[in-house]
Amino acid sequence: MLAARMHGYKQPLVIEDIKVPEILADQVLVRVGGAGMCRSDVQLIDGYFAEALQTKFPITPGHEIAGLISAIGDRVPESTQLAIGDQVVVAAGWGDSICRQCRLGNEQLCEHGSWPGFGPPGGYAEYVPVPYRQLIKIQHRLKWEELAPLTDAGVTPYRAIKKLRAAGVLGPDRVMAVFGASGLGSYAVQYAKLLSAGATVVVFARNDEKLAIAKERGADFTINTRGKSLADLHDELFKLTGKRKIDAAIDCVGAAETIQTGIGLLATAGAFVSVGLVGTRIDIPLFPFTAGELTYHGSFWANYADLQEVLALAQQGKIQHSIKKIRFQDVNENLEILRAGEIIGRAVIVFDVDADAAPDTDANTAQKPASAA
Ligand code: FEH
Ligand code: ZN
Repeated sequence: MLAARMHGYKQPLVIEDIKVPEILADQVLVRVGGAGMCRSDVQLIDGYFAEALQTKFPITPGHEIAGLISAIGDRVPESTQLAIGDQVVVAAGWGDSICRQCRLGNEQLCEHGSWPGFGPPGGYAEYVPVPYRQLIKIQHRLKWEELAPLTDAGVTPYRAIKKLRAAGVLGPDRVMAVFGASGLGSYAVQYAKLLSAGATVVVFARNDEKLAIAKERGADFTINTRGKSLADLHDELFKLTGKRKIDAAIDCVGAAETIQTGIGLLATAGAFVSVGLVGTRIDIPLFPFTAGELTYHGSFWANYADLQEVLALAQQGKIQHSIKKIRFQDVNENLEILRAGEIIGRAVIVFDVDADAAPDTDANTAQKPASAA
């Protein structure tokens, strides 16, 4: 099979012909239909996670994975009802299943866990082995480019906005801000509308083309922040909403400026949630934070249940996508465009796999592990 792999940091991926992976008894072999390209993939390639992950080369990136089941290990329980030909997505936090966070359902937070594409082989390949517990079957089939990004870009802001909702800062007469209008941001604006019970949603970004998409996705107002001071942004917000401050913010960028701007715009007792990871540090003025009783939340990726909720919304046609379809052989070129922040929406590698392909064998029949090609 073809795979695009890292053999070192800060180098282009090498597209190579390698053996189809053999699966373990509790694994399923997924023929990859779509693999989303995330900014974290660029960071992985640049060595941002080198110390934390200590991963050995070669590494096959790609943690937004959707595909068809092509083989099922001998010890995959029949009760999973997984069958050859099923359309599935891969839930990405693979925990040890025994720690507190795993038992609470937050496997993506497991200290002993792993993430596909950051150690275990990811979706920048034609096939990927996946523990059966991490698959979610899609009942109403979706296009690859609309399905794969839901496993990260399309679910990470969903979990984060649920935290703002739980913090009690959303609702009528509230202003909710979304920072960033690209991969995560174009989904975030939709969840902001869906989950904020009537709050006014304002999207802040530096690119007019991305802001126009945010408007199409439901933003009540958009503000281009380029070259503007905090005072300018308070003024512009007032002109648009009648309020100088925001009650809630999700930061899909994670740059020093978006954090400082977002916190700087927060009203008393407002809440801010970070999902973007462009920068490395949080630096905010302490007195206004404490005296204003502001709240800062981190929110990492999403758990299985969050993903099930988002998949249900998508299968009901309630989520719109902003996608750039990529051919597998163009992966390196598009990683560079991603690095420059110039992808509009989410880039998704789409393989030549028919999403509607009928199962080629009896449903629920366990298959022997795929033999090496
Ligand atoms: C994955 C692994 C490590 C850091 C960040 C990520 C994100 O892409 C998940 O939202
Ligand atoms: Zn990601």
